[in-house]
Amino acid sequence: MKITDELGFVLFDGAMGTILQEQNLLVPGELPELLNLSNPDEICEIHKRYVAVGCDVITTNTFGANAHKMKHCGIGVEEVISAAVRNAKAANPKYVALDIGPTGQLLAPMGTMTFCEAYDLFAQQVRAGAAAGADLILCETFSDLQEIRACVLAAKENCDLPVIATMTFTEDGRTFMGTDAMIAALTLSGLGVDALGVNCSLGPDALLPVVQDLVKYSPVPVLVQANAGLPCEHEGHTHYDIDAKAYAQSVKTLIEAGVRMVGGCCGTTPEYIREVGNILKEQKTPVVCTPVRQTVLCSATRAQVLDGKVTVIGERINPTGKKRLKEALRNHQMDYLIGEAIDQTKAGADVLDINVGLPELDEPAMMQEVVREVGAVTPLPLQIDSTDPIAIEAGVREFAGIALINSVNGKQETLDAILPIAKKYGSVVLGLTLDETGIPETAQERLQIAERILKAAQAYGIPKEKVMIDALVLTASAQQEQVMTTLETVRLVKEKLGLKTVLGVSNVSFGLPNRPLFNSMFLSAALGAGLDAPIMNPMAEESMKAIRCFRVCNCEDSAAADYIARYAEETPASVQNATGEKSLRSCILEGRAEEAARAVRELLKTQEPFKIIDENFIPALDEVGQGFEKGTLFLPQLMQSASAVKAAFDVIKESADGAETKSRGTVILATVKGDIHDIGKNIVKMMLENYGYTVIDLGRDVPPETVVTATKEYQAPLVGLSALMTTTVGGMKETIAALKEAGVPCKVMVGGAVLTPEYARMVGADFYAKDAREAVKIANELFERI
Ligand code: B1M
Repeated sequence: MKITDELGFVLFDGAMGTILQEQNLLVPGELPELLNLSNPDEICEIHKRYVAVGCDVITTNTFGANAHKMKHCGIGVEEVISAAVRNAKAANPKYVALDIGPTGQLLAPMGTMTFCEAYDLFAQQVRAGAAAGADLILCETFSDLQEIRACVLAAKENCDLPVIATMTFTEDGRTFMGTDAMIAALTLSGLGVDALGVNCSLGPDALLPVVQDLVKYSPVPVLVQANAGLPCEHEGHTHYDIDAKAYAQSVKTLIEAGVRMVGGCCGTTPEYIREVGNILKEQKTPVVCTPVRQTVLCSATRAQVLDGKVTVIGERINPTGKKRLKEALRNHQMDYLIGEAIDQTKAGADVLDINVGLPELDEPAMMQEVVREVGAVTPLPLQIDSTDPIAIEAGVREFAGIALINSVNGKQETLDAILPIAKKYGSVVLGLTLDETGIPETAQERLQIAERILKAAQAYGIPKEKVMIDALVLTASAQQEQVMTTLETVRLVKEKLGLKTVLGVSNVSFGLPNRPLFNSMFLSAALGAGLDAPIMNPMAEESMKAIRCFRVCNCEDSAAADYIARYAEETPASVQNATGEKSLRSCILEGRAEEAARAVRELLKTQEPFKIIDENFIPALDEVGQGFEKGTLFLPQLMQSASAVKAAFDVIKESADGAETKSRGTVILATVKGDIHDIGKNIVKMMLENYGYTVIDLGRDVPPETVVTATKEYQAPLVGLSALMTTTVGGMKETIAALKEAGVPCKVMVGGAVLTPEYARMVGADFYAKDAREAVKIANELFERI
């Protein structure tokens, strides 16, 4: 029997690492997965303890068994995975789940690993697990929606086993990368997983709101493997603050909320699972839940629900009739496309159309790249627009979320080429009301095509809410009588089929003067007829005014708050300066790297580098940091801003190179262990170098021993340590203690946003520098004395 055939509750096991730690089997620096080979009996014994308390599913000890993490251990992934499956099977459970965790790397463009590389790592694990006889694949503890997509796709494309996918959420209801439970449920179920859910992060009580949303939106069973509360240290050991009985009682609430599969994560043991099993026996049958069905497009961080809301699809990234965009595509000027994406986002688009079809381009490759780059600078969902099924698949595969595919039409050939792609990736599909005979002249005939498209989609297993219809706008100048036919088709499609409608609005005014006026009037009429999603230029102010007015009438803009805020004083929202260039600060805020570099080059003509840093870099990063703290910006945007600062800073560095020749002394600089923030440290470095010091930059996330070794080697009288997080101030203390213990004759200067003079004293530093200028002052005074 397959796990997918189970109708009742399914009991998963609890933690493996917690027990390995208790039994002192974990060797620091060594992968726990290798214990499958070195200590198979102990691993099997742990599995048996879980089977003994009634677990249906035993999870293999393979969380990090991927070729990236194992590259230095000299043992193959297949060998470890087959031993792990063997150990699990030897415990004789009903099902063995092959456990797959994240790669441990950030995916491009934020990190260096590509989606394909992550996919290949997961695919190797999946094939090894399936060959060894696993019964299902469990992708777990993912924070990055794109990475779990790579894992799920690898599982679905490389074996026939059921696939379960769980993500890990923080207390604000989102993953570290900003994905919420609704987005996770819709995206993962769209990819066809057999169950989905949440694991790790928090205790079962704290997970309740996340679980409620998962159940609300998931059409497949929900799995919860919570931690035994929060970890606390006691006499050198880590404990969790919820005991087995309390854990099971909290799980009961989750079951009442509709959870069908339960187990445990960090801190849970067979004792916990036994108690959970008892609760399941008491409850007998799972609660029957009916998921909400609505049309939703989403990126990893933002969902656009179309029900009851007008959705603006920005049309600017489409080369048709746009000379400048064609040129940018031909010359591979990604910054131009990124600029278009950011401008449309700021102007109020809800979804962005991506069309990169030019005959001289490799469209699938370009589509993939543009989707990746645009996805990194805007949180908006994308519409993948092409006539080439290969380019469409390249786009939806790359996009982390639920994309809108533009388009299919009534031709059977198109339906058969595109609908399987929409089904596989869980995309929403847009159907044009035309077929082999062209565009019908009557609304009734267009409705019939829409109906055919809906039936075909449903035959491929695509639910009705994932089909939208484009009623097709013709030009008023050439086919005047067709304008009302389009509006009538919108009305009929909504009334008779209950589907969401789309129109490429600006076609209507082609060949007429004052197109903005005509477009906005037609748009208002179409919205009145029931149009849900106009494809339009969100920078066209007159049309956006019509949208905002309609949102008030449609009760979307509650108490007209947005309308009033925008139009009460009609102040221009422009961030451009007199020359039309973006200000450096807005480039950093928006994460425009190339433009930030250009803006710095311009500013350097009239301003000192440090004035540029103080007045632009730091305030912009502070603003980004505040947004991050408030939850209005997420890690990808933080990283995008950081890379814009890097590009701008590189320009400043170039301009400062070669300022001094003779060294005034050597300073060691490092951002301490556990901390990867290095922008501030790099500024301090540049400033010290400008003042004639030789700086040995040890980089970021630097362990204490590296600092000690380098300070001895260079006999540096001054060590500078930087830390940006409250959690890494401890690393600073450790480093200073290590220097003292090693008897290195040096002074230590510390800095970084989180530090204060009190903290500096507490960690044992000799000097505290609040900024880079003070760091130089301290160095000058010290080196003058020695
Ligand atoms: Co993150 N981050 N970040 N981040 N990040 C902060 C620090 C945070 C305060 C944001 C927030 O929540 N408001 C918060 C820390 C909260 C806390 O303290 N507990 C935070 C977090 C939580 C995180 C992550 C955990 C996010 C996550 O993954 N969920 C993660 C941490 C990963 C890790 O380190 N293990 C993370 C990651 C990142 C990015 C990679 C995206 C990026 C860093 C890129 C990079 O540095 N290469 C980033 C950024 C950019 C920030 C903010 C927005 C900006 C930091 C910065 O560069 N400031 C930051 C919020 C903020 O500080 N406003 C934030 C500008 C810089 C010039 O200032 O470094 O203070 P600063 O340097 C000044 C002075 O302090 C001094 O001189 C400099 C120039 O005047 N100075 C020294 C600095 N070092 C000195 C050394 C000296 C002397 C003076 O002597 C040796």
